[in-house]
Amino acid sequence: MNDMKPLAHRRPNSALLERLKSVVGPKGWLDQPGDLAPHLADWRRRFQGKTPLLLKPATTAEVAEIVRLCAAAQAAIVPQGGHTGLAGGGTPHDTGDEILLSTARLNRVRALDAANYTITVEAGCILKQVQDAAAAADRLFPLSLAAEGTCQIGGNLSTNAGGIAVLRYGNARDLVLGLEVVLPDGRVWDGLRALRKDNSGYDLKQLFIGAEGTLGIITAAVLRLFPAPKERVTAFAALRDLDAAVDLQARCRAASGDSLVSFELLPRAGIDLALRHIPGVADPLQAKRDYYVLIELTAAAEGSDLRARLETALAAALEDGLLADATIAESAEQARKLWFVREGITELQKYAGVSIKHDISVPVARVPAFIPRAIELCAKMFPGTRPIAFGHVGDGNVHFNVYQPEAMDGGAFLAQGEALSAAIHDLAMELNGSFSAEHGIGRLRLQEMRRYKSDVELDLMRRIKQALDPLDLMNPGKVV
Ligand code: FAD
Ligand code: 2HG
Ligand code: ZN
Repeated sequence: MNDMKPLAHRRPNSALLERLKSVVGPKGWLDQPGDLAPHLADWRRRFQGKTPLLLKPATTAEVAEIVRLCAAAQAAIVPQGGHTGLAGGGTPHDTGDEILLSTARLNRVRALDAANYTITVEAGCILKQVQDAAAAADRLFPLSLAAEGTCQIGGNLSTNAGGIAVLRYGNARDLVLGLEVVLPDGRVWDGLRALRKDNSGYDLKQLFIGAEGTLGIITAAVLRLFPAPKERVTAFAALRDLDAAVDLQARCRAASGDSLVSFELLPRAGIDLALRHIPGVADPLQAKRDYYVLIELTAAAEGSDLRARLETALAAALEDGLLADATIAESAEQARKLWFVREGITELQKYAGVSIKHDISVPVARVPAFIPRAIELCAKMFPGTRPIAFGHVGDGNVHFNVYQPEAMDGGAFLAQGEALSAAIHDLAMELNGSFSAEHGIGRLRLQEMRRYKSDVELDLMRRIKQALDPLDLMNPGKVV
């Protein structure tokens, strides 16, 4: 199939805008520049767009009516959840002819079935709200990321978010049993099944998960729950080197009966940023090393002896020279402080200047090859740049963010971004990795899609897009 050219969307005329407003009523729309502003720039302020109208439907029926009207008028729609995405997928283009559809008012927990270990939620529920609803029923919804107080479950599913518990519970994709979706022609697909077994044909929900709003609007989901943890142990360790991280992770999994939930890499530079900018943060360990790991184990049953098991594993790792030092949190408060440093890294990075982000993955055993080679590459090709590597090392997912040289203007640095990112991504691909582990494609990684995806993969994706959204009205110009 030839490259699919974006079709010329029609600019919504005033009659359409008025009809759309009447669907949602006076509380359901915004069109004043001051009100729209927060919805028009992405979290990192790398993308800026325009819209004639932001709609906030409160029911699936309203979403369906909006999509039907837009489809009839050939007007494009950009779905937006918490707008914390890091690939620009939820930000409209600057043409000013795309309608923004916020899911913020679709925020009801429809049902929680404790016996079935499922919860049915609307797309606009904040992730934290879903976690809290599960916890109130002595259940766990394990998806967790630093943006969880703002991002919405519809956005999480649409980006197939990862986060800090993938090692044990999988990505967002693995946590979904059913979906309700408004299709690009306005029909509603009710796939809200709460079944763990259902082999009746293609698994349609998987098409919409990770599609970043290009195939339809997710309005509700049935999510899997798990027993709430009854034991939790959090530890922090200074690594001999990156090889030690891979070895230690395997040891922690084996020693704990596979109770390892998080295994997160922190660089010394990240800890120094936290010490400088977060009041009350203390260095977790005396030993100064280039890399540290934050480890968390949980068990659903009391008496699982997790702490003793981890102590034994860490003591052996110290003895064998994998670690320079390690500490186990003595209280929930101490554990929270350790997590504060890890989760604060993204926010804190602004203090280090302008950065170019990479969200790569490689097979876990290749992380120790990737990081030093990527750092060397930056030093040779872009002298003075300051790379920071951190993230979900247990999943082989490294956030490799490169900062401008101290003396260089931020804009001049960003102008080199294409060459720099191509070099980093080429390396990840050479190591059988991915150029987008968890943040998606949005507008940020379109070039990489063309560079690295095979013709067969691109062709299949475009055929799916064409089949579901022949007029290219759903989040056009994103992903494919
Ligand atoms: P938005 O940004 O609003 O939208 C994301 C995409 O989904 C857009 O393309 C949008 O059009 C589409 N979309 C949104 N809602 C719907 C819907 N209902 N139906 C169809 N399409 C929809 N990501 C990770 O994976 N792991 C992390 O650890 C992580 N940590 C983060 C930490 C911070 C501090 C920040 C700012 C971001 C982080 N992210 C992380 C990225 C981001 O939080 C996730 O991508 C999140 O899933 C986005 O959810 P959202 O509601 O903000 O979506
Ligand atoms: C995280 O793991 C997020 O904290 C953000 O995915 C990563 O800041 C980043 O590059
Ligand atoms: Zn991450």
